[in-house]
Amino acid sequence: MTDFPFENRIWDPAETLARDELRALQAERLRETVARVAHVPFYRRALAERGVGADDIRIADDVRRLPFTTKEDLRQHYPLGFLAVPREELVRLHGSSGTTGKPTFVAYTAEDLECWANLCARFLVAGGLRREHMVQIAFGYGLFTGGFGLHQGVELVGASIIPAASGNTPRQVMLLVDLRPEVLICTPSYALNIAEVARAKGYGPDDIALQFAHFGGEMWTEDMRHEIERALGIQAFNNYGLSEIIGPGVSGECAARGGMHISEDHFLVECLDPDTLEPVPEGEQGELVITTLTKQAMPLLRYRTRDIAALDSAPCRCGRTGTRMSRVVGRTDDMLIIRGVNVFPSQIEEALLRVDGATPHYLIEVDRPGAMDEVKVKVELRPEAFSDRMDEMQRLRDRIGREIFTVTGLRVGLELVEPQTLERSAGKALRVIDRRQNRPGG
Ligand code: DLL
Repeated sequence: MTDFPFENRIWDPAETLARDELRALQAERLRETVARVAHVPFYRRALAERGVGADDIRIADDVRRLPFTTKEDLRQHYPLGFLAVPREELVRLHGSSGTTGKPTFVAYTAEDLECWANLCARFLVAGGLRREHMVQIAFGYGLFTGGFGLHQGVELVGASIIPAASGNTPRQVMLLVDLRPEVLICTPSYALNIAEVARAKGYGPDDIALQFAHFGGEMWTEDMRHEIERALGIQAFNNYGLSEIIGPGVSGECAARGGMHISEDHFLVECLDPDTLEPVPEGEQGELVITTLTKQAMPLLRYRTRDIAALDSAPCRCGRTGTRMSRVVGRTDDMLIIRGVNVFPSQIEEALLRVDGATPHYLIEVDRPGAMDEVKVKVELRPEAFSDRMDEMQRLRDRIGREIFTVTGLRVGLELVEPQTLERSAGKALRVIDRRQNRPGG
């Protein structure tokens, strides 16, 4: 393992369970979960309709006999209709980052919190965290699961924490420069924002002590990883999760960075064709559908995440046996259907990062002024690329247009904007504004 950036340590022996033991454990825990959800009226009904009970679960694949759960189901039972334990047993509530309207609440028992901290510790250690490190957490502490979830994981590992929370970017830079933490935790887009503010204050990678970072909470591309790594002089690791399932801690990268190991002893993950709901062949992209195996307060059966990714169960050099999931390439509800062509924002990001003068600060605006969809991508240029010369700007515009066409097959309108004009976010970046009415899938 000489090419690993640091010694490969494993936090929890359960991460290396033999596959057959893991599958047997999944079956046992799935059976327990089906018994537990009998306390939830929604599931009692859905299971009765299918004529399935805990005794029918013999192997992990029996999950396919169980009903699905959607975000809409959670909404219809707002606020806490999916609780499987009495309210008195709850010790914490969080909420999903609903873009409009009310959040979806999720709840935890003391046992759930303990388990969650352990799951975060797993990927943190897999990505290099050690007791002796100092960690700046720049995620929101609040209903969002990012701040508190990662906080507990880092605390369990025993490293020290600067709970900076999100926002106040100049102060984030001050903390990085003065306290010299080795590790940063936030969304990838916020890391880029922090790097930019640091640069504007005259600080580069040599002025801070960061060695690596754990990023998650939003879609990002491999090119974006390189961009942030260069800007901060770090190694960046990807981790994935969603509040309905637990928050961060569903999966995360190890030192090999060849996909995120899923903690399969706690989550049974299927990858399904979102239309037919049949499994896709391994390695192909599909919608991740997750069943919790140990959650007490709010277990979920076959939750449709809407996240599109691929699974890979080939053994990993690090020794962890958990199936790896690829990056999330997009969400079924983020997929834009433009004049009949399917496009994910991640494809636009990929195209932009292939062009020297472009930055990963972009906004996709979709409209339907007449019968046809129109797309405009606003792209922020690098300071050195922005010019008063029309011919230079036109060349750059053509180059960006060609890259977007190569990746997506679409010709889009482009607006090249000056550095620092698109709004920065301290959490999840806004990438799309869709003004079409009755948009397909919307
Ligand atoms: O974002 C939980 C989280 C916090 C994960 C911090 C990692 C780090 P929600 O607000 O419920 O929870 O949003 C979940 O964010 O369904 C994905 O679409 C997206 N997402 C989360 N992590 C990644 C990632 C948290 N690494 C939704 N790559 C999920 C791509 C991600 N998308």
